[in-house]
Amino acid sequence: MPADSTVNFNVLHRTCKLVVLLCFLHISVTLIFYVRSLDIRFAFVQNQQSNTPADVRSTNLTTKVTLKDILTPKGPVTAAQQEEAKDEVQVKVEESPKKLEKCPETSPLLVGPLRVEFSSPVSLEQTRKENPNVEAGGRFRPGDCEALQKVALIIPFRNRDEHLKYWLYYLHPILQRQQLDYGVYVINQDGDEIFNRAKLLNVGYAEALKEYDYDCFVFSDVDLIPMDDRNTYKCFSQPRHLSVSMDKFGFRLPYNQYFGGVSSMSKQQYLKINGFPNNYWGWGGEDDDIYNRVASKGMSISRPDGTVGKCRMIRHDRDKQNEPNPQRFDRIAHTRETMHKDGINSLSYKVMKIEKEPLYTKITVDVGKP
Ligand code: UDH
Ligand code: NGS
Repeated sequence: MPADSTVNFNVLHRTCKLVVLLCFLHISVTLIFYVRSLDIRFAFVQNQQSNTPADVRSTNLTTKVTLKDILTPKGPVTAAQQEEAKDEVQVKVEESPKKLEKCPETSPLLVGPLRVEFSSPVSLEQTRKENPNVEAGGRFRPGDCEALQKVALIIPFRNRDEHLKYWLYYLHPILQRQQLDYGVYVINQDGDEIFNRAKLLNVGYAEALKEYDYDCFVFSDVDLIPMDDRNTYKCFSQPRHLSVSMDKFGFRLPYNQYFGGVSSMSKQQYLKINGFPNNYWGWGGEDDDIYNRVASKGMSISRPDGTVGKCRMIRHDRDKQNEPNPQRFDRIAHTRETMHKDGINSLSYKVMKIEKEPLYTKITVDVGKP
């Protein structure tokens, strides 16, 4: 063989080796990047779930598929593979569900004073889109920490759909920033008999507890919106009055004992006063009766300061079938005698319908008549 053809062959041989090596290198690098991209995709899926309620996340964790599951070729399973699978199941059980740390006493998400106005209409659709983490029935819990309180928000209601839209529009973002584990219950009085606000609040307490182990109850008129998210809709060591600085009263209390509008009570505080009166038909006095109950049990009223407690009321005319109750003065004069037999222990009503709307649970109820 001539010398130059030997040289050519050697060059060709080396080139081929180099090409094979480069191919191998290329495949290795591709494989590494593929495996890493899978990891990233898993991390991304888990991050997205971090905004959903904790119970939903734990279910997903227990059914988690590992990287190995995906890369392992499917086919008949050998005894060795079965052994390995057992180990893997154990590992998965150990990984699932991670206990969240408690949320801080003061939420870091609060922003303070808020602009609240009612000049342009808001739609439920818009509110739903802007609050993707609120679940059916108006339920929410923080995704990254365990809420300090489980709060049921109870709204007495009849024919106030426009007001409810504003309430949901403003309150859902605030309540989420307050890091509460909460549910919104609109207690809708069926029929057109005289309105009974306090009895509807009792129904809300009883019905919310059938759904979840709430430990705090916030009772809010549908037309009151807080102007500062530091006014946390939760419970305190004493019954709380939250709507302390209303625009319609010139941002001050109308009188010292005023307990109307928005208030909160723990389950314990509520039971201590036997809940609310059931026999205040029509407007006025039921909030004063509740105040009397609280005072008669030796409790005081806790309140935020006048700045944090600012709120706006949506202006409206007096509703039909909610005229001032002529018996109210006589009733509030006798709270101490009546409160033990009239309250949550004597509550009777008939649930007509329960509707799980995207932003709230609507419970239509027959509360009877005077
Ligand atoms: N409510 C209804 N529907 C009714 C009556 C009352 O949903 O038909 C609820 C609603 O949550 C309301 C709350 O009960 O916010 C308290 O009732 P209210 O708003 O009528 O009481 P308020 O003291 O007003 O705020 C009384 C009438 C004022 C008339 C003023 C005329 N300028
Ligand atoms: C008192 C009422 C309360 C009422 C408050 C504020 O007089 O129920 O006014 O009313 N008590 C009695 O009538 C005994 S408001 O100005 O918001 O309509 O909450």
